[in-house]
Amino acid sequence: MLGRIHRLACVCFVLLSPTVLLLAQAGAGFCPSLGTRQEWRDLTKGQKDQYISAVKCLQALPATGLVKAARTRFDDFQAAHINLTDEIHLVGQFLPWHRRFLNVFEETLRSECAFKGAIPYWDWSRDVDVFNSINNSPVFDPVTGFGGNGIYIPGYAGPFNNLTNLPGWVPGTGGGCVPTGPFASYNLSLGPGTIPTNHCLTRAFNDEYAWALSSAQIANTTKQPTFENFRIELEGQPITPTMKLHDGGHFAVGAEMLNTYSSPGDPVFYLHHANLDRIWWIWQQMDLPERLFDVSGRSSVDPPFVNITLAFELKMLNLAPLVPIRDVMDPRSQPLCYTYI
Ligand SMILES: *[C@@H]1O[C@H](CO)[C@@H](O)[C@H](O)[C@H]1NC(C)=O
Ligand SMILES: *[C@@H]1O[C@H](CO)[C@@H](O)[C@H](O)[C@H]1NC(C)=O
Ligand SMILES: *[C@@H]1O[C@H](CO)[C@@H](O)[C@H](O)[C@H]1NC(C)=O
Ligand SMILES: *[C@@H]1O[C@H](CO)[C@@H](O)[C@H](O)[C@H]1NC(C)=O
Ligand SMILES: *[C@@H]1O[C@H](CO)[C@@H](O)[C@H](O)[C@H]1NC(C)=O
Ligand SMILES: [Cu+2]
Repeated sequence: MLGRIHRLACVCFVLLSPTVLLLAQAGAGFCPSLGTRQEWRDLTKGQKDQYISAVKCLQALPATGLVKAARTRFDDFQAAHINLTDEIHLVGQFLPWHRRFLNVFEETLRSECAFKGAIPYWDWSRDVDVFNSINNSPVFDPVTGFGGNGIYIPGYAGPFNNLTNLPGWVPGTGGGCVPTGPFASYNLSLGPGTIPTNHCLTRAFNDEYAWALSSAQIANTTKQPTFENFRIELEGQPITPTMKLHDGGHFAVGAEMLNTYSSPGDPVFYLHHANLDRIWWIWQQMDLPERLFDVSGRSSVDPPFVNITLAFELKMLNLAPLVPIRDVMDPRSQPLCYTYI
């Protein structure tokens, strides 16, 4: 009897909490359970193996035909990102779109590759705060991680050899094929950029950009007062004058990751974006009543544009149905159903 009263009291308390009320207002779907997204180095050897095996499984399944040149299911995701790139970066839907993209990738690993876990994230600050470098990150372990740097190509200036045009450009330390790790044997069929080519996975580690990934930079991002300030401070160039968390990660890994269109060709893309998504969720949780449903920003890079709202629909092409931004604001609700630890 006492136990029963206690449980009822708990239910009342939960119903009165502002977050639950907000959820009820939004009509968001209840999740029977939540996936737990963890930092790569906090996974057990078994969990690391399961994730890598699931990604390799996607790389062994045939493409479903969005883009003729895509060879595998893994390429299908890269194809969708390439196609939508001009609509999903430097705009208000940048964070919601990538949150949904990772959700669909994670669901596909589960439904088509029997994956039981959740997408891991890469908290780069744990590397650069200590070493001012990503070189020794467990993420790039040649045996238990994603393989390391690309083979050094002197004077490497990007896949089109033209990145010397970028302000502040410093050449990386790699540039060629990644010779180690589980993805050394996988050739991509899309990219660089929007051009389909058969090519190895490339990286060009560049510690010149490591500072942009420090915990001090994360703190400067999460202290932003509005979604508008937050999304701009997080995304980086060219909507900010200097490098920030998002472009910092792409530049620090380099090569494949450095291309705005084709960067999901590097499996590390998903870990980088999971960390950005986690930082967004940290920021949301700092003031849930104000931030759980706070979005803003222009809807396209070129006019005519409007400020996005929760009703703005996120395209996944043939990967998944359209969902409004409203449905991806709360990771604890359908269709997302995950939490970060
Ligand atoms: C995206 O796909 C559409 C339809 O196939 C095509 O017309 C368009 O050129 C593609 N855009 C890019 C950037 O690949
Ligand atoms: C480099 O060349 C590619 C392909 O022609 C082009 O899309 C890109 O904008 C160029 N980048 C710079 C920084 O000039
Ligand atoms: C993979 O791409 C590289 C070029 O990046 C090429 O030299 C190699 O022959 C390709 N391998 C296969 C099996 O197509
Ligand atoms: C911190 O964020 C503000 C935007 O509010 C920006 O102007 C400033 O440059 C950032 N500081 C650093 C060190 O990145
Ligand atoms: C869009 O919303 C932001 C943040 O609320 C605001 O600063 C900006 O002026 C709005 N832009 C337009 C075009 O309404
Ligand atoms: Cu992107």
